[in-house]
Amino acid sequence: MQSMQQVRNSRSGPHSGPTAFASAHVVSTVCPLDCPDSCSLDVTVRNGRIAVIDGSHANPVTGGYICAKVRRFGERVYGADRLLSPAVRKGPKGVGSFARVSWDEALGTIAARMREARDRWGGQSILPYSYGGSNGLLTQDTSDATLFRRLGASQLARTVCAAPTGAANMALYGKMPSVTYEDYPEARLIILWGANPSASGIHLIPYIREARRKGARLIAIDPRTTPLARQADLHLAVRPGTDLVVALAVHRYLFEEGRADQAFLAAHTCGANRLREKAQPWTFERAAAEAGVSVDALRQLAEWYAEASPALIRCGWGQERNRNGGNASLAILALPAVAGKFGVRGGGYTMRNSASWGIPRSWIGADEPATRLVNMNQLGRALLEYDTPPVKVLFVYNSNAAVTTPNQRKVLAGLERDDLFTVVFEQVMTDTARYADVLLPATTFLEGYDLARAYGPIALRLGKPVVEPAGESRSNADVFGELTERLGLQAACDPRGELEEMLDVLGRLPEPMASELREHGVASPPFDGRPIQFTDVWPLTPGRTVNLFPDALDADAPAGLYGYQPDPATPACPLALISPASERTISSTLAELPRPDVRLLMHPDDAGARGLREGDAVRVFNDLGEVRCRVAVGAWIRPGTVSLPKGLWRRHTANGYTATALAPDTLTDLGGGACFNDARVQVEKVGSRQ
Ligand SMILES: Nc1nc2c(c(=O)[nH]1)N[C@H]1C(S)=C(S)[C@@H](COP(=O)(O)OP(=O)(O)OC[C@H]3O[C@@H](n4cnc5c(=O)[nH]c(N)nc54)[C@H](O)[C@@H]3O)O[C@H]1N2
Ligand SMILES: Nc1nc2c(c(=O)[nH]1)N[C@H]1C(S)=C(S)[C@@H](COP(=O)(O)OP(=O)(O)OC[C@H]3O[C@@H](n4cnc5c(=O)[nH]c(N)nc54)[C@H](O)[C@@H]3O)O[C@H]1N2
Ligand code: SF4
Ligand SMILES: [Mo]
Repeated sequence: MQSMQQVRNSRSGPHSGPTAFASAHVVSTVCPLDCPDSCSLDVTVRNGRIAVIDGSHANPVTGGYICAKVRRFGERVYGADRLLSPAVRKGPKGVGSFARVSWDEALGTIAARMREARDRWGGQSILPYSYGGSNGLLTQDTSDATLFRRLGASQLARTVCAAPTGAANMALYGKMPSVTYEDYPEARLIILWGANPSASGIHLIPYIREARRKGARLIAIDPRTTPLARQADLHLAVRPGTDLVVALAVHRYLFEEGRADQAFLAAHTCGANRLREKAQPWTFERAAAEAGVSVDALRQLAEWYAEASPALIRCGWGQERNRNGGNASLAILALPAVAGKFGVRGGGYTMRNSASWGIPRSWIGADEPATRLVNMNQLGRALLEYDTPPVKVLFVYNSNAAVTTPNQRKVLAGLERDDLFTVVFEQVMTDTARYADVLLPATTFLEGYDLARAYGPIALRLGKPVVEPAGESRSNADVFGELTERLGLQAACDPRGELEEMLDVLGRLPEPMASELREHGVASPPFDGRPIQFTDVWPLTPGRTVNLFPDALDADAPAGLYGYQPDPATPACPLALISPASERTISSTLAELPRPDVRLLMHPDDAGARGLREGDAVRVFNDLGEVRCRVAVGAWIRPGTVSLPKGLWRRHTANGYTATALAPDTLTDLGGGACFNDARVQVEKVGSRQ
């Protein structure tokens, strides 16, 4: 790994630029994309261009191999969809017709429009819209936050993902570090609950395989027969949105059958009796009927969990994306406390692990004015309905909102507003970019710096430029920094440009993390990277206590804490539509790469009832919208549930709408999260297979 000085020289020294790379060389970096694993990468550069992207062994957990989609990242960097210069809109919004302009003109226009909106309507008429983007610590919540805060812009509640699980994990454990991948082989029982690592975190698989080789049991709780569900000892193909009652039935069993760990509960928790009361009505019979699984399977889950030690729950995100998602995650994460599964290697739970580093990102919230908070899941409402003040300037970056935000028709209607000035800062011509008034080209993670913090394993690495930025693309730090300056909002101490921004972020990290990253590009993990919960790490809550009934959340939840809201299906829309992660994209990133046609997955019983056969053209619809595509018929999804991939672009369906067109913009019970999997739909045949 190069030192910081070498890193700096490789980018800005006299020999940088394509001519310096006449022969091939390999650059070590890291994949920061929104995937739990953060693979270390070796990128071969030939003649200044990316030639091969492969895994390296620098991060032992990711073991030298990477997913197929990031191997192809060069096709994004040099592909036909890449944005290479700033541009202004020429045709109607959404069409994607633009004329090239200079950076000076583009940023001048944006600054003028922001100033105008702030003077006439107030700063809150400006809405920044972003999520993870490249997902590093540098490309979000740094210079962007500074600019929008000083403008007095509306704030965005970044809730499209992980808000319910985050709220639950925070309330119970203060986001205590999780069991890491390396400790999975120690477990005797692994429960994959709403998680599909075969697509969404592939480096967990070998550790699960190793555990199984050593005799561990595997349980999957998922409406689909995912690759690991197929191999599992027990698969509960629950109806989407019913995990809360499944978990409560297990709690009831633990309490009623004397399997709760009373010593642990007395020493480390409060609120157990109130949880017990909430679990009381959920007998196996009642919960099994609600979840659409057999009583025997549910009892087996409870018995195996009670018996096994070490027992480990890998809590995913599939169960959070519905009206009961917050309470479901709360009840699931409370299980190891009630059953006494902590204190042994390989026992406890895994949720998001990025908080393990204890990085205080205090600068993000500093001098924050109390401006309007807009929940990102309700972007369409914000654009069409908010009027105190209305949103007049929308600045989208690190996000492809047109396809990833619920209630797509409403979002698109908002983006079509003539009196809305939209900036989209993007790497490629996404569906959102097509709606821009001014389009700005962004660098990719192979063309700039970032800090990648894994959220599965415990890993933190410096990402550095592998090649020069394509065309005129610029980094977030450069662009937000320059806009801040143009608006006269800069402070003397502000970092200027990407490199200074990175040094500034490094300078705010605790030692020895900061020096290690500066010197070696990698920080050594705390707790040897393998914490035992309640031995090496403890809840970051007052008195290290696990509050099993966090009253503070009770008021927010429509049915109270651990309160269940029934399935929203109606006779007109009887099928639950889910849209889980696919191996082809990271959210909608890389969806521009060629793929086979997209199909709605449906159980043979549901297909038969509608006269559908493999490959038939269908319309999937509800009151919010319609998606037209072909159907795939297979028993690897439970009856009554259908599935479309997450992260499709509009070009992937016959009518230009994706699963988000059918997803309501209502919020989860806790955390204000997205309800993608609360979509209820009907499916009809529109044509036979060709
Ligand atoms: N290849 C790839 N990797 C990714 C991503 C990607 O898009 N592609 N996305 C990244 C991001 S942003 C995230 S948040 C994570 C998500 O990673 P995961 O937690 O794996 O999330 P999902 O794919 O949304 O859902 C996981 C599983 O939950 C199931 N499921 C759906 N509804 C329910 C339910 O109500 N209850 C239960 N028990 N299961 C349900 C789905 O069928 C799916 O198999 O993955 C990250 N990694
Ligand atoms: N139907 C359905 N939709 C879903 C979900 C679901 O379960 N079902 N899950 C949701 C989840 S889990 C998530 S996390 C969200 C994610 O939704 P988004 O945040 O919209 O994520 P992406 O689709 O990956 O889009 C990120 C964009 O940022 C751009 N980008 C990357 N790096 C940079 C950078 O450095 N600068 C700039 N300016 N741009 C950059 C990329 O080119 C990409 O187009 O999607 C959600 N959407
Ligand atoms: S997306 Fe995930 S699996 Fe693929 S290279 Fe990046 S970190 Fe590794
Ligand atoms: Mo996500």
